[in-house]
Amino acid sequence: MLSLSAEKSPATLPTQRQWRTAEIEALFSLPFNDLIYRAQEVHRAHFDANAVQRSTLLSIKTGGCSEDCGYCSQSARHSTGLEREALLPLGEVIAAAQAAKDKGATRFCMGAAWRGPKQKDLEQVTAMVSAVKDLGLETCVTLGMLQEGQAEQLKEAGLDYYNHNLDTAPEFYGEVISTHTQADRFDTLDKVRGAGINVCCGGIVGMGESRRARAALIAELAGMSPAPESVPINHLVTIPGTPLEKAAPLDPFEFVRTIACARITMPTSLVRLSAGREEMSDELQALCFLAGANSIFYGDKLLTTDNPEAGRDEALFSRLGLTAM
Ligand code: SAM
Ligand code: DTB
Ligand code: SF4
Repeated sequence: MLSLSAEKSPATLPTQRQWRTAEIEALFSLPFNDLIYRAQEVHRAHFDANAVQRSTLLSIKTGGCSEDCGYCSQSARHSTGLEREALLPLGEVIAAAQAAKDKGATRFCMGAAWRGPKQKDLEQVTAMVSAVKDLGLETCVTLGMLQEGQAEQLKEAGLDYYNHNLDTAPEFYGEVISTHTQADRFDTLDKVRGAGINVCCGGIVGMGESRRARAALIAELAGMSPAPESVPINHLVTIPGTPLEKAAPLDPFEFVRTIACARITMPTSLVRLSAGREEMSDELQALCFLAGANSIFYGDKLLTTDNPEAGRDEALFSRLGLTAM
């Protein structure tokens, strides 16, 4: 007989579906139309299928980074010609955030080319977070690895999201980055989650990784408990002077498949069509939205590279009947 407390039993609470890499590889292998249909079913069960969230990025500290990430324009170890800059003054950050809000962004994401912030840097960043929050924007920062207590200071300042990507599958990580490990990334992600900050975590594709590696990255992201609230899927932007400058471009349909797999395995996360849009046609971006992407970086610059002008995105939204989330 059922006990009266059966309703409260943990077995009746929704549990997060766990995905094995092989299962995600099987999704990748579906006929394209079947994969997109599955992604649409999941997308429509959880979101308005025509609404897209917009975040604007600002590089608050550019270049001169100690890390050796093989894709990055900002590593001091690659000769990309990028000048190292100081942390931006507060006033410049506030002006950029206000301009982003005026153009329709709802979240402002500040990025710094650091292995991690020093305490005196963090104090300046917390002032930026509070000021941006006061403008009525959601706040996000990406500052590298955090030390004990730093996530709490960011939370206290009003931080809504921390971006820290897994970037690629564990088996490919060492091919791209040698100065820190994926375990270090998880350590910071745990600190962010522990402080009650939303997690923004995704990766990059088009770095010469296999389909299995793409599936393994998605499995890792979907396996985080809970899954990241926000999942940026970046297409590598090739940067002259970096080890990955000559990476062969990914088949565009494979990029769309990656978005669809992220949507299916992380049903309630915002999946962000991130770096690489400047090089994509409107038609390819439309396929990404059809595959379940429902967020973009908005504004003519990512961190150091170009992003489509706001006007091009406005026109695309209008042609596709997309609305701002
Ligand atoms: N230094 C911090 C870190 O590594 O977390 C924050 C800034 S870092 C530039 C943020 C993310 O941008 C990286 O994790 C990576 O996913 C993405 N990224 C950097 N360069 C890229 C490129 N050339 N193409 C695509 N994504 C890139
Ligand atoms: C993310 O996943 N992509 C953004 C943001 N998080 C910080 C950064 C993309 C950087 C693209 C290369 C550049 O502009 O330097
Ligand atoms: Fe530094 Fe981040 Fe670029 Fe790596 S991705 S080199 S940590 S700025």
